[in-house]
Amino acid sequence: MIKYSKPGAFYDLFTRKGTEQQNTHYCPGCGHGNAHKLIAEVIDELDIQNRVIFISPVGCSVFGYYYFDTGNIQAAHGRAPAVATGLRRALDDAIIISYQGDGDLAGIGLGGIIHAANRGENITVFFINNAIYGMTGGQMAPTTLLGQKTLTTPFGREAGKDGSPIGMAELMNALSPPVFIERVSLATAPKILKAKKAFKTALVNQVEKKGFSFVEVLSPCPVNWKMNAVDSRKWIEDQLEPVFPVNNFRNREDAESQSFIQQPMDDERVLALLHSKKEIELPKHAKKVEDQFIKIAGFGGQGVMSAGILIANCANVEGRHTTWLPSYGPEMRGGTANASVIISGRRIGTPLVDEPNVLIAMNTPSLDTFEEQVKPGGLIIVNTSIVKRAVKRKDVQVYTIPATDLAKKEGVLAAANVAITAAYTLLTGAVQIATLKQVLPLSIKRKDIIDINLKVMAAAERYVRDHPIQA
Ligand SMILES: Cc1ncc(C[n+]2csc(CCOP(=O)(O)OP(=O)(O)O)c2C)c(N)n1
Ligand code: SF4
Repeated sequence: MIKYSKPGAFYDLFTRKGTEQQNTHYCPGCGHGNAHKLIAEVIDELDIQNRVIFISPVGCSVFGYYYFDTGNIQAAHGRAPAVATGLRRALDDAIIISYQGDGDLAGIGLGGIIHAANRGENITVFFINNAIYGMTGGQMAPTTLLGQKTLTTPFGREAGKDGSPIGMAELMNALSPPVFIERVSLATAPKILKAKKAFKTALVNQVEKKGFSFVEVLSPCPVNWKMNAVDSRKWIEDQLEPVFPVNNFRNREDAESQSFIQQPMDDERVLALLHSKKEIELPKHAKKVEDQFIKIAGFGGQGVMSAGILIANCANVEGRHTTWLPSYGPEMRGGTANASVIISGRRIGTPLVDEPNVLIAMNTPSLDTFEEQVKPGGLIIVNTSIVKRAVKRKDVQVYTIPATDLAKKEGVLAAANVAITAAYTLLTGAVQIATLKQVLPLSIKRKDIIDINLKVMAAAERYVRDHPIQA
């Protein structure tokens, strides 16, 4: 008995337009519908619905999240493999599907897919090759056939002028890490059934943590090919398949299962990164500290990056979650630079700091750029040796410290960052000054300047004690 039913991995109703639709937004005869159905059926068969994260691309399949009753993310054009990589690193148990069109994967996202494949990310990629940019009305794609007429090749694609069709499965096959590479066709019912086998293997591989699987799907776009649904299926067999042969390029059945999750660094490795095996005594946190979203900004050469690393390393050895993200201006020395540091009691989703609750401004352009971004009630620490204007905001706390002068007085101008880091530590208690005292010497490569840096730190401590923050 043949049973026709909607796979459980699909929603019962597709509510995209607020109506109780039962059909998708795809044009009649479009291959995306077939590909979706095969994926949904395999999800059911493998009983992985609660683990799947479906990444929709930019393109006709942008609305995948209206159909798949799974986890869903929609990625920027061509960036689905990057998003998949991030998910893979964070979620060991998730089954991650990167679903991409040919403009998305072979055009704007070509670099992304190659590097994801070359890293052997344990993800499954379904690559819908319809030889055209569907969503935007039929421009030439990297996969467009020679002679094929499109909006942007009205007289047919010419190799010399427009390049030749890119065989993505063949390109993938030039890389060693992928475990499964197959090209399938949606031209006929038997071919669709065969395609389903490839879809299943590609997902089983991920369940078994074998690595990167890639399925290229020759798929009709009747609207932009300017054909009816039946002719478009025939065109796949007659025109597409000779150029893009249906083939299993690779199936490493014996690939070993691996865990791809990144383990948090243990203390040994952190200490090794700090260039020492010396034990660090961890002070207990005196009080529960608010999560820190810190922006440290200054000109290149003021040590804002190393100040950020210092704070992050302190938080790290104190067992807090932390990230450090550098952002450089166009010139390294003399240009503006800033570091974003987050310290949290919980795992951190993104290292970006858009709304800092602490701004450390080492020079005037930094204060100009970031003052308005500080969260109301936040703290701005200003290096008054260089910044000559007052903070305009009235809804934040301000602490001023002549960090450069303090460092200069001890004979090492470049340690202004250490002075201001010490002030930050004392003012917020987000990391302990005792930790900073132990981490600082480990972070300095030139051992002959350790003492002088500790002296700058002591001078900053004295300054903060003598100039308490105004409530
Ligand atoms: C960064 C960026 N560049 C360009 C676009 C415009 N755009 C939207 S869909 C699309 C083409 C998608 O074609 P394809 O990936 O082949 O998918 P299909 O629509 O054929 O399924 C383009 C160029 C965009 N949305 N974002
Ligand atoms: S334009 Fe082409 S790819 Fe897009 S939905 Fe219509 S038939 Fe499908």
